[in-house]
Amino acid sequence: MSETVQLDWDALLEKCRQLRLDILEMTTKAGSGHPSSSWSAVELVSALYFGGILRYRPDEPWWPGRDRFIMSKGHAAPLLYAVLSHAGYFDREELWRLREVGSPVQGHPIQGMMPGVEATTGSLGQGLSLGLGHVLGGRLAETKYSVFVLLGDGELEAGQIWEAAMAAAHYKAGNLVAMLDYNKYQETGPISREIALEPLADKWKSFGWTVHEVNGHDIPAVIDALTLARQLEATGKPQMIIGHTIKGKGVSFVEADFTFHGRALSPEQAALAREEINGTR
Ligand SMILES: Cc1ncc(C[n+]2csc(CCOP(=O)(O)OP(=O)(O)O)c2C)c(N)n1
Ligand SMILES: [Mg+2]
Repeated sequence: MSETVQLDWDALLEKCRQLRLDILEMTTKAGSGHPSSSWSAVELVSALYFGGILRYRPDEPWWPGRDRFIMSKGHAAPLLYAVLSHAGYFDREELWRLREVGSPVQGHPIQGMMPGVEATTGSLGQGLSLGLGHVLGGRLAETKYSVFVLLGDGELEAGQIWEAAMAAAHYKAGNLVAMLDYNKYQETGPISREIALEPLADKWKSFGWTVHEVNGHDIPAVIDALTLARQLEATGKPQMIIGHTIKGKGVSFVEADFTFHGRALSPEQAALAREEINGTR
């Protein structure tokens, strides 16, 4: 269980390096997948799982009192699988079966296929509604937990997100915490060119949410925001953590080229990326 109080910052940074490497190796071996979308959210999800925020029991994945984490931007499945394996839910050998036919480690997460996978996602826009469902279900069951949902910024173009945003405020879902991977790009280009989101914080506030805004690669800042969100649960206002991120974070030539969305690196590119992640180049 994740009740770490004493945080080792070097260990957290090392964890992020390992996760980036795992994502690289998984997608390169599969020859497909979304490495840049996964790298973008490494710190956001690491802060949650390894920063002492999320309450979970890898040996009891369906423990009713667990906090829920829903990877709504399901195409970042490599990140979710890597995190769950590091958290102890399953053996890391499973990672190398990403996207194989018949593998439980599919290109998008499927609930129940691997321990720790809370929701079937990949069709963008649904995760916040699922999260709210968990909040309301917890109320009925009189079980206390928090629900965290990772959203993409392109995903915010889906109308269902805003239905969920309205409903969450209506139902005073203070224990619903959305985390936005605000990397400013979606599949086909910059968000500002597709459907601009700004002024984004104001939009969420006007929907009745409390908004926290952080550098999404700064783990201490993300942990602080998550901790504050926890403290503010009793206000009954759902909470949005806007994490400013860089798509492809950690590999410079991927950061510089949004067309890496949805494609793996070639073996030659992977060799360069490996050196960069390991700091040997
Ligand atoms: C409903 C739906 N429409 C389209 C897609 C195809 N698609 C997959 S990823 C993606 C872009 C998502 O962008 P964003 O949410 O910003 O994610 P990130 O930048 O983190 O990859 C799109 C359009 C989808 N998965 N679901
Ligand atoms: Mg994006």
